[in-house]
Amino acid sequence: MHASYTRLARTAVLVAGLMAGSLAHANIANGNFSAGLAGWQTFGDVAALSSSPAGLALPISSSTLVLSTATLGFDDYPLTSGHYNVSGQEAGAIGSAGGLEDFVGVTIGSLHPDPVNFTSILAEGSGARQSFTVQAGDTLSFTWNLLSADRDFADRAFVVIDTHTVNGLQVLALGDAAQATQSVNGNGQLLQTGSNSFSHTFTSAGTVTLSLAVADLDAADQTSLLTVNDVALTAAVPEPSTAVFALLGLAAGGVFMRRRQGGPAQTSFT
Ligand SMILES: [Ca+2]
Ligand SMILES: [Ca+2]
Repeated sequence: MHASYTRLARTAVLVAGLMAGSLAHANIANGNFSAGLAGWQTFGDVAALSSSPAGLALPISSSTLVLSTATLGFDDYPLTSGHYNVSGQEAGAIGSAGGLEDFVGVTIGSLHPDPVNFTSILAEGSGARQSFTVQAGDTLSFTWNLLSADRDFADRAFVVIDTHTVNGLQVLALGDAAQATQSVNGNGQLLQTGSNSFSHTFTSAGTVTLSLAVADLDAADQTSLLTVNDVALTAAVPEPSTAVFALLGLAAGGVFMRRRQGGPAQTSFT
């Protein structure tokens, strides 16, 4: 009997390991950006970087998605033109066909912070998106940091989650430049919000498009950058009763197999 209990314990460890391993879905391709931008579509100035480009002193220590509001012009005056541009592609238009709204799947003009009176200008920005499938209860998560040299106007970062259902389109604010108050070591121009966590739990299964974006508000000549790490989809933890039944089912299966194989333990159960 002792040997049977030992096997049962080993089976329990195996089941626990299998269940823990099953919690992280592989539905999102290259969510940690270790394969660059593979699996992601981009708009504007977007790059996957594992360290900061020389001279920018961005706080990047692992594979990171970086989106900026930088053109290749004098955005970063008095620094050299294109100083904070990370890809060689310019941030794209907002408010016109083929612009950022079309890319993230919202109505043109709807990203505006004041869509009634338009008291400010939402000028240009960048985005990255990916579509994947989810199950009810799955939680999407990532970490983000907004860095900005914009001291006067609140450039903003946001996430768009589109479940492709009626009322299934959500534009969620991540943060704006006014919240970037922490210094960035070695960089006298940028301030940062520091690392923040985002999570969103889906209530029904289906195909989802996730868009991450950063936008230049009003004066478009002071760059903001959104960095994103570890985009992941995690399944809901099974109910304890479900886990117990799964464990019992596997344990019983193990006993059955040993009996069929005619192993030494067979006599214990006859
Ligand atoms: Ca601005
Ligand atoms: Ca700009």
